[in-house]
Amino acid sequence: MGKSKSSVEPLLFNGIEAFRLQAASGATALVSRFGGQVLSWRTADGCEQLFLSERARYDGSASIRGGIPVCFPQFSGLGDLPKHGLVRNRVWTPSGENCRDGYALLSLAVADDAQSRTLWPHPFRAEITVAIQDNRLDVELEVENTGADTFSFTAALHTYLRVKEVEQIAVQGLRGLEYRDAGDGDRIKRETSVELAVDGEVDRVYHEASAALLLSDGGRHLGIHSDGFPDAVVWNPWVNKCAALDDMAPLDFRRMICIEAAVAQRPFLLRAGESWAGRQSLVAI
Ligand code: TA6
Repeated sequence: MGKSKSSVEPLLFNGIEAFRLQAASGATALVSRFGGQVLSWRTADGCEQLFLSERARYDGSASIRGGIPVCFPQFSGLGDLPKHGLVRNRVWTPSGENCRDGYALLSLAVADDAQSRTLWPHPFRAEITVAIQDNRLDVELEVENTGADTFSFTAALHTYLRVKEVEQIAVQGLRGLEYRDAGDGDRIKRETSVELAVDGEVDRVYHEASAALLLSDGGRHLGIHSDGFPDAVVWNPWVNKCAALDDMAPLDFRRMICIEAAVAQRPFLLRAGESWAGRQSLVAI
C-alpha cells in the first residue's frame, strides 16, 4: 500500500472556518481562521497532543480556550491593551499552503485595520505558519512593521498541552533560570528544580530560556524547542482560577499545562519595514 499524500482542506469546526492539515504519516492538525489558532494536533499514532476545552466559545465573543492562541502585540497584562493583545480575537486570512515531502503547511495572516488602530496606532502584518510532519509540529509567528515608525511589542504562542494528569508531569530544562512569578506578586526567583512538578497554581515567565524543554507525562515525552522567543511561560490555573474561568470545566486544570514561547521580559523593538520571526517546535518522542 502506498503512503497517503499530505493535504490541507477547509472545513467548518463548531461553526467556524478552519483548515485540516494531514501529513503523509497520518498526523493531523486543525487550524482556525478565528485567532489564527491551532486547535488540534494529533501525532501519527492518533494521539491528541493539545488541550482544547469542551467549554470553549466559538461565537467570536472570546478567544478560543485551548490549542495555541497567538498573543500579539502584548503578552498577558504587560501594557494597556486588552489581555494578550489584539489578534487572538480576529479572523485571519489564509496566505499560503504547501504539501510536499510528506509535510503539510498552512500560513494565515492578519493586519492592522481601523479597529485595531483605535487601540494601537501601528500598521503591522502578522503571519502564522503551521507545519506538521510525522511526530512534529512547528508554529512560526512572523511580524512585520508595515508603518513608518518604530513600535515595540511583546508576544507569545500560548500553547495548551494536553496531559493525562497534571500532578504526574515533569518539565525539565528550566533549572537555573530566573523567572518572574506572576502567581506570587511578580517576585523574581530562580528555578532550583531539575524537574518542575505541578501541585498548585503555576504562572511563571522564565527569562532567557534558550534550552530545549522536555515534558514527561507518564510514558509520553514531548520535546519543546523555540527560536526567536527568548522567554518561556509555564501556566496552570489550578483549582480556584480554573473554577473562575467559565470556558473551562472545574477539573480541566488536571488535563492541561501551558508551555508557551514568549517575548515577555523585554519588549522587542521593530523599526519601520523590519520583520521579526519566532518559532515553537513540538516533537513527540
Ligand atoms: O500565559 C499565562 C497567562 O498570562 C496567565 O496569567 C493566565 O491568565 C493565562 O495567560 C490565560 O489568560 P486568558 O486571558 O486566556 O484567560
